[in-house]
Amino acid sequence: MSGIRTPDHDPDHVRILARLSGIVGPRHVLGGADAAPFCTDWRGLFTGTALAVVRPADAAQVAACVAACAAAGVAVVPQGGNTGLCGGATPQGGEIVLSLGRLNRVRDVDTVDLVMEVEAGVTLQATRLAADSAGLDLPLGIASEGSAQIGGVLATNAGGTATLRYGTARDLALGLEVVLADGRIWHGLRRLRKDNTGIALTKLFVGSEGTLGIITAACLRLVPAARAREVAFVAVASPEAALGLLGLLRRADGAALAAFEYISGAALRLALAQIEGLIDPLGTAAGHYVLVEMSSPRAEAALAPVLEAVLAEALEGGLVTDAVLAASEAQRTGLWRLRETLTEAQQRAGATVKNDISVPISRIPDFLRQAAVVCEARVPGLGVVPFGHFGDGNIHFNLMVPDASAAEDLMHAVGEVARGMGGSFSAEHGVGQLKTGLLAAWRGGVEMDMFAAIKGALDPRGVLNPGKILASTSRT
Ligand code: 2HG
Ligand code: ZN
Repeated sequence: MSGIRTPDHDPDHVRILARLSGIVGPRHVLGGADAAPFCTDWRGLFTGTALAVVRPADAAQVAACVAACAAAGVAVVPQGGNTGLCGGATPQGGEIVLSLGRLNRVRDVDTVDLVMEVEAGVTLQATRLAADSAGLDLPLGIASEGSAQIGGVLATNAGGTATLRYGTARDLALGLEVVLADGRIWHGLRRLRKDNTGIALTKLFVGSEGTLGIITAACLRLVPAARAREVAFVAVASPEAALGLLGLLRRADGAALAAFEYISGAALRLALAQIEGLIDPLGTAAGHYVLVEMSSPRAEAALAPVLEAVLAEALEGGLVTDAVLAASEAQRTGLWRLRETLTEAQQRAGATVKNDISVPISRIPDFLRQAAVVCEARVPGLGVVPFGHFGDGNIHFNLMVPDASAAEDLMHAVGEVARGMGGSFSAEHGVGQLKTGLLAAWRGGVEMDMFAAIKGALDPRGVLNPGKILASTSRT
């Protein structure tokens, strides 16, 4: 079953839709074909049914919608840009999808406190542009920033390319405004760097994927915008060599290291074949690449000589086999495009299995090798196309497969390799509905009990995003 369920013959559903239309205005309760795009995830892995999509305009309307749904015993699936990769924002059947897109105001950018206050439906790109126009940056880089919205970025604790320097979304969130399952609003929009007043609720809601509350606004930590940037695209001899290069960069100027992204040769070749206008910046094909960015808020910072010296040393030492340094903003953008189009390229190329793994950085080379062996043994001839955030230990160990039949087995097998190294099966994409089985298998009873206790305390009737993170959420 897919798409929108017509509520015509069900009096309860007619009542709840009439109620919601009263709260947000009939134009903002979508059904039928208008609502269908909200019911499938970006990857096309999950399609659910929803009674309707409701588009409130502010936190009070979100709260009234949640209260009305709670009273009617209807569950609510919060949704931002719908760019998640684990089906966390897709309905499973009979819920209301609550789209946050109309909460789209940047409320404030404070250049003294280095904080911005922004509503959940503002895209990450618009948020960053607002910070940039004040000479500041929200240091969170993900390829989907043009569509991903702040509420979803926080709900999934997005990571991305700047994590090695600034941490994940959780590290940037200072305060939140959250609608709770009973329709009350928690006004927690604090702007403090230090606030030891009890349990850190902001940190709890970030990453809870809309299962504990619906984030409607946030106060986010900003940093001075980069005024000097250097980007290099580097062919390395091996993953061990990438590790060696990372060490040299840290020693040379670790504070300026802004990104250290890994791209396997197979992933790059696939992107070059799939994405029009991509250009291989190096002459000969290699097995492993890294994209390095160094940046500084000081316009006069001489980063190029540092990067050139490190690359020269690495070339001499056999770590690096070829490298190119961008000489203009256009070239920098071109090099980043090689990295940022990888997901789109893999999506276009066919069936994929995504493994969003993190391991201690030192174990990445071992992980890449062992995971490839395990996967090839299971599905001979499959495509191993990993890439990711080498600098923070997060590898997207993605696989091109003939069909999705072995997906679960492969995800478990790759997860086990990571587990053996003290790693995680979900570094930054969350659990959603794709990985509830993995979560249950990985986490011991104590941890699952704590999750369930927190869920039960904040959402005892299972109104918020049922079936996400925890597969079985009891509904009353
Ligand atoms: C990225 O790093 C995203 O580009 C997507 O996290 C990763 O496609 C993926 O698996
Ligand atoms: Zn990523």
